Amino acid sequence: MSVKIISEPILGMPWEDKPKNIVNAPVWRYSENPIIKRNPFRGVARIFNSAVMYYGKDDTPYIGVFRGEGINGMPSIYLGRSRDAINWEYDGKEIEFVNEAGEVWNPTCAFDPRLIQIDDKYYIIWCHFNHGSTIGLAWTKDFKTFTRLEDPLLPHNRNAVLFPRKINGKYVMMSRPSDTTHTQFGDVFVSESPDLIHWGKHRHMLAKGGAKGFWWEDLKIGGGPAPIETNEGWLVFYHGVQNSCNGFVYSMGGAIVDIDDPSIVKYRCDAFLLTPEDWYETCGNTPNVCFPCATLCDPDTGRIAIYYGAADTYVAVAFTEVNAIVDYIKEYSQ
Ligand code: BMA
Repeated sequence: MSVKIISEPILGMPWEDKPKNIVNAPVWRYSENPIIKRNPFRGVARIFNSAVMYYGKDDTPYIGVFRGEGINGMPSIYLGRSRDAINWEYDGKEIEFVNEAGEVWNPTCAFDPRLIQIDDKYYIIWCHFNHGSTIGLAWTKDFKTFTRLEDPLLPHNRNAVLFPRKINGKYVMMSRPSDTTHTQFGDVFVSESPDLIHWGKHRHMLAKGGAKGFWWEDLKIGGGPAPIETNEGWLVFYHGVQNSCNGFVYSMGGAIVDIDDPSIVKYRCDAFLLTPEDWYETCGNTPNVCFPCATLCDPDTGRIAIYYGAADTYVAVAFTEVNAIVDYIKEYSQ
């Protein structure tokens, strides 16, 4: 059966054909990785764990929200624009958020942003500290004014991402309840809201390690890019963490969940889809991290580009194709 991505077409997304030597999951790295290297602009030492999307409204049709690690070590969110979604021009200063009255309201730090379009608004959802790590949320219509909403969840929580449309009339968010530091546990839950302010119906979605206890994600898992709508269900990429004797190893996993009730998991791949192998994934400020945060998808060709943070130091891109990845997830599903 042919799998269809249900989204608007995009123009000029990055792509490279699959090399012949891929023997495991049908996911392959861009040959020019990493696309963002150290010291990308003044005041920022590294960019990683960042999100991009097709905006299509001016001559730089791709837009990105970047986790920039300042030269003082603090993470903040920066805006960038691109013609090809590979080479980026940055605003060079942190995004300034305002409250609904238009007054400046910035988080003290912000990291791991995801970027999601729902109807005519673009949402940035990130992790920050508010008496413990929790989730920040803001929207923009023009990428000039960013209106921050109240934190959707209590501390401690991380890795939140919104579904790219309302489901049964409600906004839906995936998140991962956490602890105060480098959390030693964690499953993904879905929550829903009528207005992005009041959240409830918190339902368990994905357990760490799956039912069989896959070792590559035996410690914890967390949401990644916004789920991709397909005629088979929501295609979900996420990260899974192994607690190895040499520290944490972050890989990418995949699942397909029910289109009307994302807490129902239809298929869950027991094999990782991407795991640290190349130098920019295994060497850096935190070795052995592949941390997916965004995808670009072309419904006409089924092409998917996955943007991931590598080793808490770089941004890298991997490619897959929707039929091949859905087949693989089903083939390796429990
Ligand atoms: C998580 C987050 C991510 C980071 C990962 C690996 O807890 O802090 O930003 O990429 O750890 O260090």
